[in-house]
Order: sequence, then structure tokens, then C-alpha cells
Amino acid sequence: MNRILLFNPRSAIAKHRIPNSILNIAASVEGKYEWTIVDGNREESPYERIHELLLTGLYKYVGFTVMPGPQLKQAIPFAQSIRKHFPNITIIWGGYFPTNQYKVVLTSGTVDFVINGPGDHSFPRLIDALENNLPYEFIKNLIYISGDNIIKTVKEDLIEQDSLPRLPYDKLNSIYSIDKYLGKTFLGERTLAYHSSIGCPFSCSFCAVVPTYEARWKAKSAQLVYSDIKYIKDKWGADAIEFHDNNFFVSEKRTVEFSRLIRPEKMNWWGMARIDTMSKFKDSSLALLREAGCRIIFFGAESGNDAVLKQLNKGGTQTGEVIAAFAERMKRFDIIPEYSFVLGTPAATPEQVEQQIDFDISFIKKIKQINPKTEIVLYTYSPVPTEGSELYNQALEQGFKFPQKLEEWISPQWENFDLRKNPLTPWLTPKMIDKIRNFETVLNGYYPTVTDIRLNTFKRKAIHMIAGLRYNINMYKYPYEIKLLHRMWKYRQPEIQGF
Ligand code: B12
Ligand code: SF4
Repeated sequence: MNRILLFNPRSAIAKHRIPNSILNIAASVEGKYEWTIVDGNREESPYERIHELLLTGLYKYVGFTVMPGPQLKQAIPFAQSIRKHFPNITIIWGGYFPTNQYKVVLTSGTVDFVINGPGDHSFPRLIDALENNLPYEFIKNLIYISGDNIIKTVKEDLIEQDSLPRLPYDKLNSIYSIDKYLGKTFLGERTLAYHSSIGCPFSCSFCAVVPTYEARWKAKSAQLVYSDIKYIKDKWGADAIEFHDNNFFVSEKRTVEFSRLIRPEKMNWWGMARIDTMSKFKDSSLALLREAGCRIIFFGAESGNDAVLKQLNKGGTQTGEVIAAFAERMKRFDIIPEYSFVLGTPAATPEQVEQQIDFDISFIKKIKQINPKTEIVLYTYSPVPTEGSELYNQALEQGFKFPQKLEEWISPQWENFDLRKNPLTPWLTPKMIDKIRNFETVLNGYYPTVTDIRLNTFKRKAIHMIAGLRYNINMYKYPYEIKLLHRMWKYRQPEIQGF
């Protein structure tokens, strides 16, 4: 038999989202091949479930979606077990991790094919080829081993998103109730995760989207996005939306059209954007967005330091000044800007690395003064293989190396690397990392994120007051009392678990 099992490894402890990555892949084979999904987020013992399904003998292909970080903890050992117990099963990995780290994935001997970027065409074509014993070397977006060589087939142009089949929500619902994928968040009681565009037209040198999409972007039309959302709202009662697009707001026209359509539905929503792009949006568009339910937007601010922005290849028009002015402008529209920063980029000397960190700590405090509602997300620069970029070359020159064995990726050090909290980059000393993390703890204490809905007013006030003793005099070292409160109250960092 030739059924397909699609597996979504566990990615979060709670508030599970619709597994859009494998649902897209399921849509690509719907009606042609029988498929099922195992969602590691929704199963107590996902491997047992996989094993049980494979024992039926009905399945011939297992597809994994894999992002770096916690998903690897199930992806790696599960793939190894499948290989051992069911050697005839073809194992295919897709998603950001295998696309960027294909060498270590394929040479592990556990994975037969990597889908390099979008799988909507390449996956069904690969299965067709394997089923009919046809050659697959002309199928685009594939990576595999042939003899001693790793073969990468050509990349496909980005697909017109409106031409793709609709996601099989009803079938997903018959396997895992959609109801439980609509979680309570800051935005609403039943929040839907939706992905309305792929890629991103920019090429920031620290970003994993770049090697995959090579500065290309394609979006579904506003009308299609609206009708999908309306379907889920009417059928399962979604009342808020998290847009998971890398860059939802690329087109002002599409954003405005979507806002007009969604406004009467009274749903709150969130998405990711660039400051320089949105700085150019008209006042009337920003006002419409807010009216249409847009409550909070995630922006890659990255740094207030113009030289670092250049190093990060942030596009040329984003400067410290633009970032600060935009935080001020967002106050008028009552939309919360969620600014993310990337600290700890390489520099010529350790002193310079430290100066950059200090500069951005002061800059973040300045942003908070300008618009105290700005949410801050702090990442530490964890290289991604943006081959040819100056930043990645600098990282390599300074001795940075990715793991050479697949299993190494699940060691605690590399997991922290993936979480962009404690990267193993040679130019960052433990003291510098402590400085960044301690500042983050104090900042999150003084300004607890609004997206953690379990923190009540009392807890917010208490932690704000305690952290204020440090924040106001720039004393960040050893913030144990704040850490204790965070632990006690299970403070939720949106960048790790979502909100
Ligand atoms: C939703 C999301 C999460 C959710 C979890 C999602 C879930 N499934 O439960 C949460 C919030 C938990 C999360 C957390 C993290 N995430 Co995350 N996440 C995303 C996000 C926003 C959307 C993923 C998605 O649903 N895409 C929609 C689908 C349609 O697109 P896709 O995955 O690319 O799938 C296509 C192809 O890749 C391919 N494909 C994918 N899977 C498969 C499988 C098969 C078999 C095949 C054939 C093809 C295939 O075909 C698909 C259709 O064309 C992406 C960014 C993005 N916009 O994609 C980041 C992203 C994947 N996350 C990322 C990271 C780093 C993380 C974290 C590890 C760290 C962090 N601090 O952000 C954490 C921790 C992860 C954890 N706990 O496991 C990075 C990965 C970067 C990298 N270095 O590779 C991304 C790219 C964000 C970014 N721009 O940096 N994340
Ligand atoms: S704008 Fe954002 S998604 Fe696009 S390349 Fe830069 S960091 Fe990546």
C-alpha cells in the first residue's frame, strides 16, 4: 500500500496551533493518495501512534516537518526508529531545518529526501515518481544523495498561492478536533493560526527565510484569506487570528483590502512586518488596520545602531531614527509595536561586541520611554547558513561551526542555540551572554509582556515594582528575585512558545 503519514513533531507545551506546514503538504496529495496526520502536540505518545500506523503495512511514506529547536527532539529519534524498524519506508523531511541543514540531515542515513523550500508541487511529484519508478532528478526543490554526491535540483519559482488547493480543515478535524487548535490568547478566546503568504522580499543576513526563499514573496489574495478565515470562524468559532507569515504587510494594497473585508467580523489579529515598509503606509491605512482589529504587530527592529543594521543587511532604509520615530507614530493608532532585537553580532574586537550590546540596551530603554507599550523581544544572533552574506562569512572566519552529526542538534547547547538565547558563537563570552539575558530578565520584569494573559494586575504590579529597583539604576546582574517570580508565575515568553 502507498499511504502517506505526515508528522508534526511537538513544538510547544501548550496552546497548540493548526499544523499548517504539514496541512499544506496534505492538501498537495489530497484526492490522489491516502494520508493521515500525527501531531506530536496532540498525542501523549506520538511515536507509539506512528509505530501502530506503520505496523498496519498500509503506509509507504513518512513526511516530517521540522523547524530547529524543540521539534528536533522528536524528529531525530523518531526518524531513526522508523528507519530501524521499518527499513522499507521512505522518509522525507521538509521545513526550515532540513532546508538549511540538508547535509547533516541526509548524511545521517535516516532521511531519504529533503524538500528544499515549498513542497506543494515537489512532494506529490516525488511520490508519483517513486510510485511509478520514474526518475526524480528533474523534480524541482529536491535534495537527496546519489552515490557519493548530494544532489540539489533546481529551485521552483514561487507558486501562485491562490492556485493551491484549500487546506483540508475538515479532514484534519476528523483526526484532531480543530476546536482544540483555537487557543485562548491575548487576542481572543479562540485564536486561529493562518499563513497567508510565503517567503519575504528582503535578504537580512541573519534570517533563515533568506536561503529558502531567496528574497521572493507570494501571497494569497485578500479575498481568499478572508474567505478561509470566515469559513473557520463560522464553522468552529475562531474569534482572533495570528498571521504566521514572515512578512504579512509587504503590500499596503492587500493589507487594506483585507482590513476592509475583515472589519465587520470583529476579530483581533496580529502579524509580522518591517518597520521601513510600514513607515510608508498612509495614516489612513494604519487607522483602518486598527479599526479592522489589528492590535499588535511584530517588527524586526534588530538594532538601533546603523552600522549593525548595515551588517545585518536590513535593507538600507531602516535606521535607529526610523525605528524610534515609528514607535512614536504607532501610539497615535493604538497598535502595539512588538520590536525584536538581535544582539551579539560579531565585531572586530571583544570590546566592540560589548559596546554594541550596551548601545542596544540603551536604545531599547529609549524606545520604551518613547512608547512604553512597545513590546520587546530579545534574540541573540544565532547564525543561519546565508551563504555569501558578509555576516555569515564573519561568523565562519571567527570560528563558528554547525554540528557535524544530526544527533548533536538535540544537545542542550544546540537547543539553546536554536532558541536564540544562548548561542555557541565564538565572539560572545559567557559574561556578554549573561549581560543580555540579565537585561532581558529585568526588562521583562519591569515591563511584563501584555501577551501573557495569565499574569493578573497584582502580579504585573508586583514584578514591575521589584524590577524597577534594578531597571532604573541599570543594575542587571544576578536578577534572581525576578527569575524566581517568573518561574513561580510561569512567565510566558512569546518568542519561544507563541502567545
Ligand atoms: C508557527 C511557528 C512557530 C510555532 C510552532 C508551530 C507549530 N507547528 O506548532 C511556535 C510559536 C511554537 C514556534 C516556535 C519557534 N520557532 Co517557529 N515559526 C513558526 C512560523 C511563524 C510559521 C510556520 C508555519 O506554520 N508555516 C506555514 C507553512 C505553510 O510554511 P512552511 O513551514 O515553510 O512549509 C512549507 C515548506 O517549508 C515545506 N515543508 C514544510 N514542512 C514540510 C514537511 C514535508 C514532509 C514536506 C514535503 C514539505 C514541508 O512545504 C510547506 C508548504 O510549501 C515560522 C515562520 C514562517 N512564516 O514559516 C517560524 C520559524 C519556522 N520558527 C523558527 C524558530 C527559530 C523557532 C524557534 C526554534 C525559536 C524562536 N525563538 O523563534 C521556536 C521554538 C520552536 C519550538 N518550540 O519547537 C524559525 C526557523 C529559523 C531557522 N533557523 O530555521 C522560523 C522560520 C521563524 C524565523 N523567521 O526565524 N514557531
Ligand atoms: S524582513 Fe524579516 S523575514 Fe524578511 S528577510 Fe528580513 S528578517 Fe527575514
